[in-house]
Amino acid sequence: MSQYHPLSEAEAIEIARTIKDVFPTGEELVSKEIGDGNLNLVFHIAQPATGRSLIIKQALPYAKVVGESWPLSLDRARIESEALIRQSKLAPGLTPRVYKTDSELALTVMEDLSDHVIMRRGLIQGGVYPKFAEHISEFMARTLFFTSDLGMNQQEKKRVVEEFVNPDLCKITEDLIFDAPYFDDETNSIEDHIRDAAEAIWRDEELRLEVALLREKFLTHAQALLHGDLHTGSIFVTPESTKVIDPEFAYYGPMGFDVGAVFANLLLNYAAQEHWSPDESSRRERRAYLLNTIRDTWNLFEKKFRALWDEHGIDRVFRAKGYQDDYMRRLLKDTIGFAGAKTVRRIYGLSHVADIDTIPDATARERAQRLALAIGTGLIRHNRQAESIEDALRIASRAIGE
Ligand code: SR1
Ligand code: MG
Repeated sequence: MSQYHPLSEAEAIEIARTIKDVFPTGEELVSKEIGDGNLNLVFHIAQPATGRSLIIKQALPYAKVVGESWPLSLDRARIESEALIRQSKLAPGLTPRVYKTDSELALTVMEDLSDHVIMRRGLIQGGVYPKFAEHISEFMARTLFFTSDLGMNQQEKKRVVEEFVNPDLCKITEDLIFDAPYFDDETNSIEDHIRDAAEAIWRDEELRLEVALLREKFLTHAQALLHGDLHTGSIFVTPESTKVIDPEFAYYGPMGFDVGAVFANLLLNYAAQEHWSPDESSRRERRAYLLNTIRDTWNLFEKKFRALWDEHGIDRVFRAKGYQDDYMRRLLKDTIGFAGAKTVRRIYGLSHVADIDTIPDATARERAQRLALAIGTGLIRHNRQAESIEDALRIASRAIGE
């Protein structure tokens, strides 16, 4: 079976049977393909008699969301498995357990997290996750610090950079986040009622300069091993637990891209409250919760990152007075700029988010889309002037007139 081909459900069961940690006994297994993402097959394999289960994720040689006309390297499955393994060592308890990987078949066999909910879905349903800021700040601080020149051997880092060269998936990001939304590009997917807002962005030279600076950073700044696609669809949550999945976009890039991804997706949900909150007072409360989550996440992230640096920093030159403060200031600005770019692309680029797209009423949806565009462009425009996370939160509050 080892030559690459997309697995049938029966073949997925055969592979699952070999995972004795999960299925030590021989009762019947049932398989269901549940992949609803843009790129891969995902099989849920369960053993009804014992209640045990696992997940098999298999990469397809093309982008599922577009079709075979958009070929994609299967090497992303190797990258995903290796990133997952590194992240689980650096941030224990915050990733799914990996049982088996097979780079020929481009698959990862891992823990079933069905007792969690995908955070995007949870937020749409009004879920509250009191441990999320603590957990995600821990994940980001540890995975970013210990894979950077601040926290690991700098010669070994160059070898790891090579291991995570990920051109096909980086090109998706370069095209869909840092290019197409700023032109009348055929890959954009624009609802008629917001076409005027997209056209205004295409004419905005100042905005395009900021996007060019962010694009340059994404292309050239090999700062740390990123997750690379850290949106709320890549995070499973319960009120007690957080698990980060799907690092197939992992590569060495600017740290702010990961932190900004988390903030952008909380802000998209913030904009979507135009529909999901039933009345004005719950809308205000829900939005305050989302902004507080961003504030707490940044503050905890900064505190943890600085503490790791003070305790484990490996470079004596980087102990120069003022360098750490300068680094954190630049990281905050990058985070805000990337959060803006990641917000804009989800409104009329190729791939949208359910928070906004599943709003059934076109008028409420349009209000949410315009709000998200105002926040996204505001963050991009002001990223280089920002001095604290409060500057970003103010942009979100002002967009709703507060
Ligand atoms: C063609 S893939 C579209 C998007 O899905 C992934 O989750 C990434 O965010 C990518 O940009
Ligand atoms: Mg994904």
